[in-house]
Amino acid sequence: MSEDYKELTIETLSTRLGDINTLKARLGDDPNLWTSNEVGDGNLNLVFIVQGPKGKLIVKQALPYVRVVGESWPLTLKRAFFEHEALVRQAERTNNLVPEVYYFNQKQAILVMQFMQPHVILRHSLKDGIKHKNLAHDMGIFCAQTLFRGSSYSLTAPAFKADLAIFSDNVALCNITEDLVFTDPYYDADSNNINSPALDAVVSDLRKDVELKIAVQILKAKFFTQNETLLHGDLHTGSIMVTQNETSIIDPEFATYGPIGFDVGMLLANFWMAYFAQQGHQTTDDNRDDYRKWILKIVEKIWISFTQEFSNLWQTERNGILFEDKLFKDQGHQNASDEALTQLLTTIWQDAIGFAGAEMIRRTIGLAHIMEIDTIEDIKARANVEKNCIAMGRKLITQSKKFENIDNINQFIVKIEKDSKL
Ligand code: SR1
Ligand code: MG
Repeated sequence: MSEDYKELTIETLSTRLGDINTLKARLGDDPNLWTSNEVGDGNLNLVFIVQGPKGKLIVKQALPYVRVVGESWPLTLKRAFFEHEALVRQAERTNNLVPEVYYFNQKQAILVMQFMQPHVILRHSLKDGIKHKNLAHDMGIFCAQTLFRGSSYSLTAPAFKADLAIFSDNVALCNITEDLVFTDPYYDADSNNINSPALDAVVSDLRKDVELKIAVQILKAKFFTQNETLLHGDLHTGSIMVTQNETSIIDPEFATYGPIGFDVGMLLANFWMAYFAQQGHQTTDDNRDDYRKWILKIVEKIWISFTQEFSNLWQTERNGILFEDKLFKDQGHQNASDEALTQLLTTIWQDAIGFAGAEMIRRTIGLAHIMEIDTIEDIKARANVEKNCIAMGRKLITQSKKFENIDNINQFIVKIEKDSKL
């Protein structure tokens, strides 16, 4: 495939990819027997499930524009390169928590990878009230291992800077985050998608809140300037696939260097929004009370799993340029490096709370919403859920320091939910 970039179609896929040996080995030698379905339901790319006599795999191709908007919003094909680079690193840094990559073609922006079966997108489970066993443990481990091992706590200066140079070029996708997460919801940007008129008063009030706007710009500055580690960059519950026992994290095309708390906060926010969304999906036979408790437990366990693994890596793999043993352990100052870890975890928690608030607001009034809320049919219930997300988001952003631990958050979210019961 040395020709110029061309979009794949279900008709052309087997002819265009039929010569690639790694694909033949997994699907079967005769491409005439391969069939494909386009299943992409994300905002940006084409995604095909390809089946042959020997098996199935995923072919993902970046489009030269934003899929949900169309050709009026061009977007670089290089995002496929960043996704590939990030997947390779995540595979090295975690044990089996990302799909295996079989083939990559940068010119065609094509990534061929493992078909996760019988996995489903976690967001669908969160809408339908389905529980998953190892989810919290796996997500805590994924965050700790990728975020620690991609940081300067773990990497030497040359390795860190080489990686930073690669991912610093992911300008276009970072710019989407800078605009959609930290800017557009706070003024009358064309990209916004507001449930009007139900939310008009709430949005108008939010935009008058200058304390909030300052706090969001401080978060944006952290995202923009703090090159602490390699982030997944878009770690929401649509980027997680699950079975009853297994977890797989996908879609790291927004990968960039940024603050550790960014990925953690995005992830937790998506569970908190799913918590509120239950109000719109419960029925008289299925009141979702137990499921709401399960969601809060998941968040608690993610944080525990994250901090335990992060602490373990801090003790055993701190081989980078920061907090070197020659300054601490070798001087008999082990307690001081333990104290540094405690301070770092506190910063990560507080940053995560702020970023979570920004995610909750932008997923409610910005361009890209979440399916669990948009599918609520009762208009009043949906507006109620959206108002809860905005109320919580505002508090998390402006008062992040007041939420010292998970218990504080849980009490707060339960109260918002209770007070807002229709
Ligand atoms: C134009 S892209 C909109 C959103 O979809 C992606 O998944 C990211 O979350 C981005 O902000
Ligand atoms: Mg995505």
